[in-house]
Amino acid sequence: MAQSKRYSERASAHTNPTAIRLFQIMERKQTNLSVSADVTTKAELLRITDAVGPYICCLKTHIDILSDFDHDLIDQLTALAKKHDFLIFEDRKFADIGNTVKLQYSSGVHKIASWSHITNAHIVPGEGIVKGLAEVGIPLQRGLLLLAEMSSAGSLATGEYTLEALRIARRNKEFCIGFIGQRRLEGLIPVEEKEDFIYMSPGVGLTSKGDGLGQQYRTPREVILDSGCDVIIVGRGIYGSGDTVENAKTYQKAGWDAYLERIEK
Ligand code: 5FU
Repeated sequence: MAQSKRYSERASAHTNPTAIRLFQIMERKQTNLSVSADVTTKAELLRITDAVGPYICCLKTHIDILSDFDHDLIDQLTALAKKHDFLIFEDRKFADIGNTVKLQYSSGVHKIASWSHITNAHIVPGEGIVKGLAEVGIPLQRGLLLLAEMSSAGSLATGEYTLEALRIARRNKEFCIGFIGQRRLEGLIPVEEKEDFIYMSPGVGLTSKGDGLGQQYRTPREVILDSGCDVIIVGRGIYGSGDTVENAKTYQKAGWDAYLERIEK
């Protein structure tokens, strides 16, 4: 199982260029932390990104919440990704038919495919959403995560829906590198040899249990060790209060310690 393997071993065995880069960065920087900087100005996003850059493998963005978005922001984020060695994941959660998401991914104001190494999609519309995104993403060597589960209370992504995400990903392995989820799913239906999906898990917090709007938090140890996920996604736990850099270091260590415990088990 991928779960007991080192990220470096998984990098050598993978075929998707983005998945390989992500695993290599994780091993090189000893971090499975992705920071989600959900702020609404360019200056704040750049400040947080530069501060947490050394401690993350991936920056998660919601580019459509910025009130002063421009392409200079993309140039600067791309420069910071090079400077600190991390990937960018636009948490766009595409949810329309294949033809529409293809346009949303490639065009519009944000031109997500041109700068975001990873993006994600709901499977509500069926497999056509993956086919549409893949037409844009594969030539650019991007990776897609499917939303198999969500961290919020009352999420409808459960049971058969979650399993269908796994089945769709298996049929589209060239582009689908993994899932947004709360636990590793391979145990639920038979595992195929050489299959390796990346599980990124939001809803991570060391002190808070929720936010009053449905978000539910688990600790890095619960996510990485108990649930077998690969990347912890942390937002307000890092930039919400206290010292952003110290918080990032704390989550980086907690996530990495849980990973070491997992592979040494
Ligand atoms: F797919 C999901 C999910 O199931 N839960 C989430 O919280 C995505 N998220 C995102 O992770 C959400 O949109 C935020 O950007 C981030 C969590 O932020 P927090 O501040 O750590 O709660």
